Amino acid sequence: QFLENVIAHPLFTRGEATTRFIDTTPELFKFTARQDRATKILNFIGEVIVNGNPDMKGRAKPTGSFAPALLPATDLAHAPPPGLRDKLKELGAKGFADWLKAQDRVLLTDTSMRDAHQSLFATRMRTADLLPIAPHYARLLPGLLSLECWGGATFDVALRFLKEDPWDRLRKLRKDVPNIPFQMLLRSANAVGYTNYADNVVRYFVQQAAKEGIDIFRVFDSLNAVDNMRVAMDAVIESGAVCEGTVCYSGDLFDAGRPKFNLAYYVKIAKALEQAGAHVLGIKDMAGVAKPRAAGELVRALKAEVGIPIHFHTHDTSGIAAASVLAAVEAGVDAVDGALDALSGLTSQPNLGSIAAALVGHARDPKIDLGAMQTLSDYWEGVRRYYAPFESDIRSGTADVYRHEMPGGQYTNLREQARSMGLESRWAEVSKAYADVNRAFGDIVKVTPSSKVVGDMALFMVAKGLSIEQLVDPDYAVDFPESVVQLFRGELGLPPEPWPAALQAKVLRDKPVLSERPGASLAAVDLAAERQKTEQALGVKLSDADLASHLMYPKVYKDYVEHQKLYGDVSALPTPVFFYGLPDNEEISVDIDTGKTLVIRLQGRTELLDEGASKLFFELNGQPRAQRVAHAG
Ligand code: 3PY
Ligand code: ZN
Repeated sequence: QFLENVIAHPLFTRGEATTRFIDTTPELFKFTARQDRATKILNFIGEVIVNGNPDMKGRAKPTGSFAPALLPATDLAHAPPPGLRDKLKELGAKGFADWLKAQDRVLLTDTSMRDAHQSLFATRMRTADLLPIAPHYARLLPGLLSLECWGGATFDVALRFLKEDPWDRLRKLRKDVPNIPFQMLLRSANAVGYTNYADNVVRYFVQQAAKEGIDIFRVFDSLNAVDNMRVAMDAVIESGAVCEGTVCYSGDLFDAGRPKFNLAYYVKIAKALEQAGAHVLGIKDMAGVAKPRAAGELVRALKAEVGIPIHFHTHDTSGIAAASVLAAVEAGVDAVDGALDALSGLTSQPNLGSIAAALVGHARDPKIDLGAMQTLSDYWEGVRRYYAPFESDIRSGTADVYRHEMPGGQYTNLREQARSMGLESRWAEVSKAYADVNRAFGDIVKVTPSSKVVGDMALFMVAKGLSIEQLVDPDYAVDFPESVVQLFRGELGLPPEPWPAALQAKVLRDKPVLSERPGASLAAVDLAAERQKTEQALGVKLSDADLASHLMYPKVYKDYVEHQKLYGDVSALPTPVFFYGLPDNEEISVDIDTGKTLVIRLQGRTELLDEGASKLFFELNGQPRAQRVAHAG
C-alpha cells in the first residue's frame, strides 16, 4: 500500500517528487487503518474457522458448499422509474393516504426483508444478502406500496448476533431503492426494544428513523393500549412520515365463549387510532389467527366505521392465511402484506405472488408484474439456504395456532429459547403452557413484548414442572420471572381491561402498581450527557443514529462496539463465511469500502497444540498472511 500511496500522491503524479519526497510526506505512511481492517477481518474469519461463530453454538453446520443466489437479469444501468415513494413525496402523508383509499386496486407490501425472515429463521438475514437484490426491487416493483425492511426484531438481532449496524443497513438500502416507500415496525413506547422507554427517547428514535429513510411507520402496542402509542404516533406525524396506527388482532370474532375480542373491541380501538391522527389503520394479525370469515367481517365493519385506509397483515402458520387476505380484499381492504414465494408460508406471511396471481382480472387486481416477483423470489430461494440452521423444523401449516396463538415472529424464537434450555423435545408442553398462561393472564394480546412475557412464563412452567393450577393457586408459592412481575406492575403499559386481580396480587406481593402509562413517570434522558458519557466509556464517537442504538440497548450496543474494535465491519462478509467459516482454497472477495476489495483465500493450517492455538495460512490480495488463532476455552 505504501507504493500505492506514492503513486497516487499529487506530487508524484505531477512529477514533482524529489529525493526528500518520502521524508517530507508523512501521509505516505497512512495505511495502518486499512491494514488494520484487513487484519481484523482475517481475525474474524480465523475465529469462525477455528472456534466457530458463537451464534452457531449447538446448531448443525451445513455440509457442502453454497451455490450463489441467482440475481434477476435487470438492467441496472438506468435510474429506477418513479415509484410510490415519489407519490408520497408529492402528496405528503395525509394526501398519500387519501390517494391510497381512492384506489380500486389493492396495494401490496412485501415483507421479505423484515417479517418473513424474522418469522422463518430467527431474523438472521444479513445486510450482505439484502443489498444485492435491492436495486432490482427498485426497477422491477416500483408499484409496491412498501418494502417492510426495518424495525421489529431486525434492529436487535443485527447488533446482537449479526454484529452489524442496522442504521448502516437502512442507509445502504435507501440508496439503492429511492423510489419504493420503506416501512418499519415500531412497538410504540417500546420502540424496537422490549420495555417502555422515556418519551424523549421514543421521540428521538422515531426522528432518527425518519431522517435515515423510513417512510411508513407501523406503530402498534403489545396490549393494544392506544394511550401508550401516542408519543410514538405524534413523533411519526411530526416527522412527515406516514403513521400507520395499528390494532393487534387476537382471539376469534365468532367464538361466543371469548366475547372480549369482538367487533366492538376492534372498532373502539380503530376509532381511537384515527382520532390520534393515524393516516392509515393497520390490522396486525401477528399470530395468523384471523380466519377468512373473521378477516372479511372485521374489514367490512372497520371500513364502515373509520375514514382512513386499512392495511391488513397476517401470518400463514395455519396454512390458510391467503384465504383471509383474499377475504379482506373482497371486503374492501386497501392494502395487504405478503412475502415473496421463497420466504412465504408457515410462520411467515402468505405468498404475495400467489395472492397477486389470484387477483388477476379481479376488480381489485393489484396489477403488479408477476414475472418480476418470481425472479426476485428466485434470489431469495438461494439466500434462504444459507440460513438453514436457524429454521424451525416445521414442514406444514398447523391448526394448533388457533389454540396457542403464538405470533409468527415469536414462534421460531421461542423454540430457540426452549432449545437453549434443553426443552426442545418438550415443545408440545411449552405450546400448551403458552395457551394456559394466556388464559390465566386474562386472555391478553400477545405480541412483542407481551408475547415474550407469556413465553417466559410458559418455559418457566415446563422447566420447573409447574402446573397452571399451581400457578394461579394463591397458597402455592411461585417465584415469578421478572418479566411477569413487570407486566403485572404495568411496566409495559396498562391494558384496556384490568388484570385478573388475584393473580396480580400473587405476582406482585406488595410491589406498587403503576396507575398511568410508564412514560408518564419515566424521567426524560439527558441526551447530550448520555452521549458524552457513552463516548467516554466506549472510546468512540457516536453519530445521532449510534446514540439511538445505545439508548435502545446499552449492553448490546457496547458488545457490538467491542466486536467492531476487534474485528471491524463484518457486514460485507459472505453469509456462509460469517456463520460457517471459509473452506480451504475457496477464494472470496470482500468489499471493505467503495472500490476497496480484499481477496482472501485460506491455504492451509497447522495446529500449535502446546500453545492451544492454530496457525492459519491465508493469501490476502495475493500476499501470504499467517494468522494465529487461540482455541476458545
Ligand atoms: C415484532 O414486534 O418484532 C413483531 O414482529 C411483532 O409481531
Ligand atoms: Zn408479523
